[in-house]
Amino acid sequence: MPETTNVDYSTKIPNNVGLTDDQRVLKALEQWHPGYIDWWMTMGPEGFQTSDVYLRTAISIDPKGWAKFDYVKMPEYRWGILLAPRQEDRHVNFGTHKGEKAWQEVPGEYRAMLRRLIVVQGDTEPASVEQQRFLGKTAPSLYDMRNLFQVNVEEGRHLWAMVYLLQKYFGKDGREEAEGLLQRRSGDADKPRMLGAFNEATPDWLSFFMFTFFTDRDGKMQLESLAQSGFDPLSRTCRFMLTEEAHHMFVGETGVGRTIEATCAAMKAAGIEDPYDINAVRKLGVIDLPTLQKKANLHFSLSLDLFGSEISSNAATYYNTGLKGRFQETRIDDDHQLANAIYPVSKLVDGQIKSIDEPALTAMNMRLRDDYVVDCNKGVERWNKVIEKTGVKFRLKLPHVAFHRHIGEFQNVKASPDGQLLTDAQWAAQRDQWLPSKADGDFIASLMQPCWERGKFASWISSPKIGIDNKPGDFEYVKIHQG
Ligand code: BYC
Repeated sequence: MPETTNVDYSTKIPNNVGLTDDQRVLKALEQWHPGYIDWWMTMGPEGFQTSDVYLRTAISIDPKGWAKFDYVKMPEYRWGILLAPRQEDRHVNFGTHKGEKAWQEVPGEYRAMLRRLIVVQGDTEPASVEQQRFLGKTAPSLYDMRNLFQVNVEEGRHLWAMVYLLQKYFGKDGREEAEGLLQRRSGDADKPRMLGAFNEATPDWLSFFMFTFFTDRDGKMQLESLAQSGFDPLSRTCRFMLTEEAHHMFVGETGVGRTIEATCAAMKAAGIEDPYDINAVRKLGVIDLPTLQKKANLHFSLSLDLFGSEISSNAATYYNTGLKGRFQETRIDDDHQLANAIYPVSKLVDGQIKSIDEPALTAMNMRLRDDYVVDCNKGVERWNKVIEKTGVKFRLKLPHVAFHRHIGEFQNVKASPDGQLLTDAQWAAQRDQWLPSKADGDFIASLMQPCWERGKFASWISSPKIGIDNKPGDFEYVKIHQG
């Protein structure tokens, strides 16, 4: 079957890339498959592999009807290779090759760089599944449990997407990298995942929601930039991944939004006006807003690190070579080569944070991060609307980009959420006001009791406005069978 909008299910690996006519790649993927299933069974959602989960599966790449919903046991999910349709006249849209026809094969001189980008992208996908593997056990509802598993199987599919590119275009090296993606483990001291945030724990559901809001949103930005790639198969792959990514960010945004709703409703009902009366609020079995702010501070700062250094020669090379573009590259009104362009970068100068004009080419990471911050702020404003509606006097706010950083300009300084530079002692004295403390973690953990009755929700989170696939409130999203 040639490349098409419909997905071929006759092969073991559903695909729209004509795998039946590409026996070499089909065989390589079939050989990789058992290792993947092994990984999924040992590192995927623990305790629910025999449960029936109401999942969406991609069946087409037609934006109007690309997925179908049905009960599936996760290990039987049809992880497929799906690429957005080829645009016949697509060109390289930026960098020194601007105007050339988009590449259908890997340009030899860029092979190592391209492989690196694909491996880094691929590595994050299984990492997130590993980070979230114990959460099913404390799911606040069947609806949320289903959403977690949906995110997990789709991150698994995104791994398949990167592995396809490695197997198809990178020969022996690609096969080795594909194996490596199954070997590294999130948080493992000896063989950690590649990027910092993907080695952090996701200990509770609030972390999961913050992660899917902030870190999946980095995923969106990075995929958007890779979707601009002159290497057309990467572009097409990322374009389809973005279709799925939208739901992951929805899970995060509405998850936090519903947590806020439950908190504010409980405060109102109990007549508590002061959101900083933490003990009183916690007694209601909900998460106080200042703790939500701390969690946001943590996940935002960890996610900022994922953009790399503000000034990066790697990023300049990725752009110059046409491998990785800017967010919405083709909509930007400039020459798309940027030889003499400048871009303002937040830097530490003589102990002060200043905005300094730098060559735009080396400031690619900074620019993408700025676009990311704008996007995050819109989501935070939507959360603030939820608070505002209830009349509770509190606003969530993103911390300064210098706060709690481990990569780039600010990695060696301590800064408050307002961007004040601090001594180590000042930081140590106030850290627990800004980031979740052990006591905050213990409190949240105490709320993480499973709530698996149909249509019921844990005390700390409100019910969603509408069900998945328009299902009614008491729909059994997961038929739990704990083998
Ligand atoms: N942790 O020039 P620099 C997603 C390394 S999330 C550890 O500053 P560069 C998802 C860097 O690799 C999106 N190491 O940065 C979300 C380099 O090492 P080498 C994932 C880091 O290279 C939720 C050195 O430091 N996709 O999809 O311009 C769930 C100097 O690097 C980190 C991508 O990231 C870090 N945070 O940019 C599931 C897209 N940051 O090469 C999935 C592909 C930097 O000197 N990746 N380093 O050994 C890239 O575009 C780039 O690799 C980065 C780094 C943006 C990550």
